[in-house]
Amino acid sequence: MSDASYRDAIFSTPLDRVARFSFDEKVVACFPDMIRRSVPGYGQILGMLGLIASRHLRHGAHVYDLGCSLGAAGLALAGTLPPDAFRYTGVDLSPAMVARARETLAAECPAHAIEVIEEDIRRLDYRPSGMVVLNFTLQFLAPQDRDAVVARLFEALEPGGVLVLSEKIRAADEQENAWLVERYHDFKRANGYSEMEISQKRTALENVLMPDTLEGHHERLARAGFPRSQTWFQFLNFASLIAFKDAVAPAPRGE
Ligand code: GEK
Repeated sequence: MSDASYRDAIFSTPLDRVARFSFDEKVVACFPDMIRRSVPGYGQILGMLGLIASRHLRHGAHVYDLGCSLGAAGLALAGTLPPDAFRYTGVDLSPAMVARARETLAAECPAHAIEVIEEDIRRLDYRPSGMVVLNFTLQFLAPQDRDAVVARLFEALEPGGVLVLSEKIRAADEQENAWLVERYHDFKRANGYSEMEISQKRTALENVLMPDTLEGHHERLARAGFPRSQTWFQFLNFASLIAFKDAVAPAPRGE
């Protein structure tokens, strides 16, 4: 994906009124650079998806990647699993993202069963699946819409199925949260973002990205029906959880 990627400079010039953040063509062009420099642990989480799938996914099962953007999770899975191991549906609301994801995935993994559809994950008619990836997408839904989506994912998962949920999180304790946010801004500075870029992006994301606490996520997963969930990754205020369809995990594959 790096060939068609530009450096993210969207908030590098003063904007009189910072517009609400949206996933348009401008964002698509620099998205790989933006997400790598602004989401701590992004590459590590993607790298683990293939390993998680190789342990939990029934051969030939269906996988959803919800809010797939440029299809990075699909690429990660196709990089680890052979073409007959899974069928992949990437879903995104942004036409610009969908167009670019289709191009990239067709070029990079032509032998895999891959489709990308333009749809709102709140309205999708979910088919039975072995794995669902929600990589930094639930955070963009209005808080009141999140429960219903997660409950539908629980219904769609087959026995043995797993949901991988990665999110920006907030700490319930104010002091703890302030420390995480300050260090997160240090992380962005260290990755080359200026003070103006950091503060303008923060304004643009206000009321667009509303993070939950880790406890809030686990409680929502339990309300949706998931008998078990655990946090498997955290780097500052970014985390990834896995939720299991079954109370008792089936014996991991390959052991
Ligand atoms: C990755 N998962 O690279 N329905 C469908 N898509 C949506 C909706 C919705 N209701 N709301 C937002 N999106 C990716 C990264 S980015 C995260 C995900 C980020 C889409 C939106 O268009 C965007 O492409 C994606 O969710 C969020 O692993 O930019 O921080």
